[in-house]
Amino acid sequence: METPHGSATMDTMSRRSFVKAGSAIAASAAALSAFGCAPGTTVEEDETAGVTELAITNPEEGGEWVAAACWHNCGGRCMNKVMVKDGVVVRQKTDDTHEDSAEYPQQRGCVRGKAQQQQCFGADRLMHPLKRKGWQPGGGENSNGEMRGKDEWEVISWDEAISLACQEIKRISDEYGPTGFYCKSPDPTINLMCGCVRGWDTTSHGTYTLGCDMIGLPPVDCGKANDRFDLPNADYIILYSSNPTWSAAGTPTYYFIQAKESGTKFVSIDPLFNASAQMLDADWIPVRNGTDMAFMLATAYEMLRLDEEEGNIIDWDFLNTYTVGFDADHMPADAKIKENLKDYILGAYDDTPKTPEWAEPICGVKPEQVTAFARILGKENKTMLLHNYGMVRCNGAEMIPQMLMALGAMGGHMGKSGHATGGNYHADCGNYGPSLVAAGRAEMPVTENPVSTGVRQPQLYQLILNGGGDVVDVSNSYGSFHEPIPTTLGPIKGIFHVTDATLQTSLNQKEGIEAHRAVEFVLTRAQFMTTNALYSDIVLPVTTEWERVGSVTSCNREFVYCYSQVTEPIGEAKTDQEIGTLLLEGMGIDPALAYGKSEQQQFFEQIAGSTIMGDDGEMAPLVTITAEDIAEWGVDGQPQEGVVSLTDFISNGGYQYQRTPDDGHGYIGYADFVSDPVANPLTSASGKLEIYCQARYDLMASYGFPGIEDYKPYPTYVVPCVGYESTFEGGKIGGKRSEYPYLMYNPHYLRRSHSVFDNCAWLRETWGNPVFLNRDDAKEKGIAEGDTVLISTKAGQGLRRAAILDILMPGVVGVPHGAWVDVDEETGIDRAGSDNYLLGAEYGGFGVSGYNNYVCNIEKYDGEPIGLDCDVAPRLIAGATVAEPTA
Ligand SMILES: Nc1nc2c(c(=O)[nH]1)N[C@H]1C(S)=C(S)[C@@H](COP(=O)(O)OP(=O)(O)OC[C@H]3O[C@@H](n4cnc5c(=O)[nH]c(N)nc54)[C@H](O)[C@@H]3O)O[C@H]1N2
Ligand SMILES: Nc1nc2c(c(=O)[nH]1)N[C@H]1C(S)=C(S)[C@@H](COP(=O)(O)OP(=O)(O)OC[C@H]3O[C@@H](n4cnc5c(=O)[nH]c(N)nc54)[C@H](O)[C@@H]3O)O[C@H]1N2
Ligand SMILES: [Mo]
Repeated sequence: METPHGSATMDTMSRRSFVKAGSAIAASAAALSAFGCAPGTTVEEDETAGVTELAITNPEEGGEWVAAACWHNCGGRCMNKVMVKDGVVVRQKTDDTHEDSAEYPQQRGCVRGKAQQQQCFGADRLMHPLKRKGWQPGGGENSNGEMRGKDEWEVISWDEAISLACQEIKRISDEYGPTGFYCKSPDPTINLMCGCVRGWDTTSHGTYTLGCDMIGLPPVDCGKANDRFDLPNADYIILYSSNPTWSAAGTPTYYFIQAKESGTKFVSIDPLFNASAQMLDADWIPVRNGTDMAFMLATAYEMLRLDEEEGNIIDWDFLNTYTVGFDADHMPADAKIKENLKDYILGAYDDTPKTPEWAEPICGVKPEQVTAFARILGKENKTMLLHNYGMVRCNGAEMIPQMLMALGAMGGHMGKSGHATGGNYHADCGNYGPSLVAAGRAEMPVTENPVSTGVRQPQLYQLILNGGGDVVDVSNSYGSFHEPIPTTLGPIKGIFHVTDATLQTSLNQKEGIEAHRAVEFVLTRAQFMTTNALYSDIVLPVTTEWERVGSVTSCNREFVYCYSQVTEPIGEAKTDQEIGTLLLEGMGIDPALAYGKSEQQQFFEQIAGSTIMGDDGEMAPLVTITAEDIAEWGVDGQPQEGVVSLTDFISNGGYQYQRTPDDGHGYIGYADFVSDPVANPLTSASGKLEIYCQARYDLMASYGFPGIEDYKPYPTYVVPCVGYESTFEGGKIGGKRSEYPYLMYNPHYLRRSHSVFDNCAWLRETWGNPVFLNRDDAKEKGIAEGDTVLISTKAGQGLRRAAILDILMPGVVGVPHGAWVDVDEETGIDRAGSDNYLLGAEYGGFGVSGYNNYVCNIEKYDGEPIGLDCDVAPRLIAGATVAEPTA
């Protein structure tokens, strides 16, 4: 499947964008000279646009296909190939290494991957180190911090950039010590230079981030569903808060189609009748975002009722053997209170049975739909209860992991073919089991951050603005939580942005911008003028993966991707390792402490360490490497025997394990545990699935976060600190509407991988990034399709064009995740519709962040309407001059 477009990258850059971004022309001229012109290339001047455009004739002549990285965090992990001719990408395609079949599917990529060339060679690529004009080292007035995001930029040399950065890092370090800095992502250079305070949040997996091992679930509940060949064995597949067609482009939807075609029925539980549900003709159970606990409790009530009245719904043997805490007779030994889920559901403790009628005002699901769903979960059906994480990125979602697991266990849907309870997520979506091929790793030196404190990310900005303060340190790395350590932090005066988009992708962005303006120094490595870069003082241009030597990455259990260099670094961009090396040298530290080997050597070690599962079930080397290969690569290594030659591995773009349904690699989640729970205990204290879990509750309660007293060690309905109840005055459902009467959520959106690709003109033309509104809500507010809508929350205001839907629940507003904020400094309104500009940092209970149930108001905007995103100039910063390099 090729995507011929018969012209090189540069000619398709949006003309509109160019006209508006005068300064882009300098960049484009430089870009042209950086790429050179391929023979057979005619360069035409387009007078009207004032832009140099390229048109390439005979694009394929002399071109070479290269497996090119598609490295973003989107849930795809697909194959991407580009035809390179004299450093210019002239064509792109995806996997065609073998015929496509259901058993042996091609690892096809999506439109975003195919727009990669426009990203890598984009007119808005940062080509030179930049310094904010109004900033000078030394702190205090010199920082001129208020101007961050508004100031002009000047191109400086690498020498000057590194020397300014090192001077400032030394100064802040001397004065404030290692906690004088903040950096979200771990980074060896920063660990060695100074250290930093780190932030944590319940970002991707929401509540599942918090101690699920104590319940007995795998760390992020991803690894315990079944292999793809088992999907068609299910009678029902429940897509709970799950839209893989958008969030896991690549093979997953194809697997689900196989199941659909063999007769499996699908059910989707979601505020939106989403693309996956449409594609699979699912029965839609519309549920309000952030209210799933009410729906789930009512489903459990109905299962109990139907089991009592008709029998054969609840798998009591399963519950009694494999779980604790469902009823009074099966409590865990460490339980401190004499309460259980069943009696809570029946109303024993609060005189409120959790009936469908009780739940409906909260979750909006009709009682008959709850009953029908309860039957589907009954033990006589082969049901797979597969979930994503949208419903746990909500305030008040702390107990969803225990409740969802309890529902699966009530129907006995674990450990058997056709049954599953587990995640349905990212690149492994619909296809679980141990890796059959896996990417190797290059061993790198381990560096340690002198600061162990991890701050709850949403509180961090307050901490910066307050000049420090008391925090409860509970986590120092992703996914690992410990006993609380009360800590007092001093002022944070420096911010580093490395390989994330924190200021864009973290909650509470408006306050985040203030915090960025309050510090003395912000240093960013960036490929574009991203939001992190925009609010910085020094920006160091970093290469994309296309400009690096190559890498190997695990994609799904059957596929490892190996990609190679496509082009030389654009402009003066350097790799992260090269930048780290310069900074360390500037600080007088030996760079070998952080890196220690060349990027070529690292690439080689990733290849040599890649493995494939043998017939004996053991992983063995995947790639054959000869002494000649090693000599040719100029690396250290040993020859080895694998199943594919180094040349083929590189030119094919990795390796796909050829599966058949009876290859013996099928996988059924929890099968070991179900066959022998004593010999194969889970990670919980009891070794069983803990519906009542004392350990998790006690650890979370020890953090002392607000509202923890409302929670129990087993699932109960708790009114969230912000959520559906907040759309009513005084939180009284059915009463007078509050100032913010709509429930907002952030779908992970097709145009982007988080914030990545938001600047890509082709994708901007393809997807509009609107605000999704229900038709009746829009009508009531006098909003028509395409009208500019003002979205207001307690935290901020943003503008988007309306997309009016019949497939979104009334009262729900969808603001897609990841748009690059564009604040109008006069009004404080964001014109780009950045999700996080609208989100505040309120939290309760265990500290779960509420991305998907914040509350908002919508109005037709009476100011100047916004146009289409594809007509907006690429972000080259207001008043910025990205001039030719001086040296
Ligand atoms: N409101 C709201 N916020 C959310 C979410 C939501 O649903 N709603 N979702 C959350 C989720 S699930 C996630 S995972 C996070 C993602 O949060 P982030 O990881 O911060 O998001 P990305 O946009 O993927 O950021 C990657 C950045 O790295 C840059 N980059 C790419 N390659 C390189 C490289 O080689 N070197 C360097 N130095 N930089 C590179 C990219 O240009 C980009 O700026 O966002 C979270 N934020
Ligand atoms: N195109 C694209 N794909 C991506 C990403 C991206 O940015 N863009 N990001 C990747 C990453 S890192 C992650 S973490 C995953 C995230 O993937 P998911 O965790 O699946 O997140 P979403 O796709 O936002 O939401 C999935 C579905 O949940 C529904 N939903 C939202 N809130 C609720 C709720 O409270 N209750 C219920 N029942 N349903 C709800 C949404 O309508 C949507 O249909 O996506 C990955 N894939
Ligand atoms: Mo994520």
